[in-house]
Amino acid sequence: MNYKLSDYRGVVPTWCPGCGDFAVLGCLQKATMQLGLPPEDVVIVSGIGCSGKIVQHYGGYGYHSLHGRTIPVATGIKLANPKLTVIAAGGDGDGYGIGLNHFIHAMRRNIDITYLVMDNHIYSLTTGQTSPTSRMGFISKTTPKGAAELHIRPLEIALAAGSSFIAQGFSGDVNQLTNLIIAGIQHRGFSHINIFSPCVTFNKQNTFAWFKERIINLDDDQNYQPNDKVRALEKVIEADGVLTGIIYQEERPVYHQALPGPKEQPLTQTPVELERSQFEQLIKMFH
Ligand SMILES: Cc1ncc(C[n+]2csc(CCOP(=O)(O)OP(=O)(O)O)c2C)c(N)n1
Ligand code: SF4
Repeated sequence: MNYKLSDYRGVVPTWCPGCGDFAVLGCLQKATMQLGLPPEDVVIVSGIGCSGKIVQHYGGYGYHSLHGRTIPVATGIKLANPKLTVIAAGGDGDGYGIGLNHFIHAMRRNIDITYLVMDNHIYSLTTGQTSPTSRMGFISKTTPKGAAELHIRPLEIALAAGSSFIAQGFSGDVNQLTNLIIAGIQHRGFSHINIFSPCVTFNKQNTFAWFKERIINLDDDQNYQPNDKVRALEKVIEADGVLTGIIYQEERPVYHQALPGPKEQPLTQTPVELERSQFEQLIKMFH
């Protein structure tokens, strides 16, 4: 069946005009349409933040979870029903602050989900505080004299933690971003896509123009092959993290096929009725 973009439309977005998150939503809708994925086979799991609202604006299934708990919920859904395309989505605060531990473990386990991080270098929903990806010296309500800490480097963390697909995109380049999301969904394993998605209301420092001036596009480098981890790390460090394209990709067994339970019988295909003898055994166990 051929789907139309409107098949992937949810409720009308409430983001501020000009917010980078519009482009992420549009690219996700276009990517899933181009892949011919039935909207009812796609689940978006989001955290709390402006970015988290993507779950309502996309027309598939959705789960608006807790701040920082996007990945464990997405993991549970994928293990229970591996046939679904599971997209986790949230902000840099959600994923690299409160949710950082989940991010790291999902990568080493190679959970077969696509993780879109809308990285605007600020906490936006809460009206503008310094986030883990805010640069040193960043001025906000929580750091009025400038952030004293080094920023989190998501790509370096993803390379070290074992993500099997690592890419970075920009809301200002929708063609590339759509292709990255398509590649991420097609990849079997954990796909981490960090997306520079400027907040036009609260972050007047890291604007569309700021990113545009700095971004190095890997698609322009004909010699770059994303299959060498050491080279990938060098590239990321050389570009001070501000590069876009597919940075690294490897094939590795995915978690739900390595675990005996989900591999043999996913939860959604497991009968829930109990035999009388099983019921009695349980009663005895808990008596
Ligand atoms: C457990 C918990 N702690 C704190 C909050 C308050 N809170 C809501 S959104 C948010 C940060 C949002 O920033 P980010 O994740 O970067 O998303 P953005 O709004 O920038 O898209 C915080 C701290 C919360 N909702 N739950
Ligand atoms: S506050 Fe910022 S991140 Fe939130 S909707 Fe507005 S522009 Fe987007």
